[in-house]
Amino acid sequence: MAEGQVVAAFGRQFLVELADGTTLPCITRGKKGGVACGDRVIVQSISASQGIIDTIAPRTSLLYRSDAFREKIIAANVTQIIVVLAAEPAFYEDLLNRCLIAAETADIKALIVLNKCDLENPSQQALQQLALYAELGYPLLPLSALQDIAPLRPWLHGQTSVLVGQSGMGKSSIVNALLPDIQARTREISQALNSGKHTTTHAQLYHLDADSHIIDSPGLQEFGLHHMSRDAITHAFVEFRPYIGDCRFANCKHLVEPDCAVRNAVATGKISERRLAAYQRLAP
Ligand SMILES: Nc1nc2c(ncn2[C@@H]2O[C@H](COP(=O)(O)OP(=O)(O)O)[C@@H](O)[C@H]2O)c(=O)[nH]1
Ligand SMILES: [Mg+2]
Ligand SMILES: [Zn+2]
Repeated sequence: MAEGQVVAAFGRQFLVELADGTTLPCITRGKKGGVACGDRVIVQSISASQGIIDTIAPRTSLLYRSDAFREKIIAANVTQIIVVLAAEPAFYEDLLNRCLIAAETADIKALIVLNKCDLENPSQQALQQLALYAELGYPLLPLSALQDIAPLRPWLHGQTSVLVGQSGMGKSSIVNALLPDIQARTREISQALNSGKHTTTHAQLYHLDADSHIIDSPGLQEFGLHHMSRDAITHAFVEFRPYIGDCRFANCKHLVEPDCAVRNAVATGKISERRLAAYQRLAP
């Protein structure tokens, strides 16, 4: 038995990095699923090139999404979610809100990166659109991964960050800019997992230094929150919190009810209409 960390999760196959820095392809025992990139595990090696994940250590955090049928783990033991957006192709603001909700629920920091800011005009517009989130307290970092990655580095220090967002926003480009020699390693791991593709098909963890790590993840088109109750979603809208409990009805859904403290706060400009509309779409 050996301790290690899952550094790539590809369907039911995993790469586990062992204490000596080598990686071992592993599977899970039987139907036991639920292993995520970032997990600390104990593996049993059955040969020099194959192991079995025996135990998953308790997690400090777990980030997952769900549709009506199943839950999909995105990453484990991360301290920060970096939502990567770009003006081109256009990003979905609802997906941003869903990522922020996931961050709040997992009690993880969130950083919003607007990448491709070398595309000046569309980026200016996107920054205006995103100013709302900066006002809510989410740091907003304009970036061009292709031109200069330096502004991102201080945000990564001492963190285990996971990059999330739609495909095409530049997540993998950010990793490549941070670690220029990574392309070789990516190829190596793709071969180990029998995937020859260049698009990101699996989550993968990279070490930036001894205590800073970053996980690249496949593009998200959906970020289902089926596992979350209405109360939990409401609580994840940080600016709603002061008003929760002040509505006339204890079970107020903040949709059409009279004397709704949340909607009153929208009327007086304390909460933005866009966030209330997003909430109403997420928790109808
Ligand atoms: N103009 C511009 N294009 C970028 C930038 N970063 C990434 N791209 C391009 O956006 C496309 C998608 O990048 P990729 O990293 O694969 O996105 P991912 O799907 O989020 O991993 C590629 O064609 C990149 O060259 C940037 O800072 N500026
Ligand atoms: Mg990618
Ligand atoms: Zn209400």
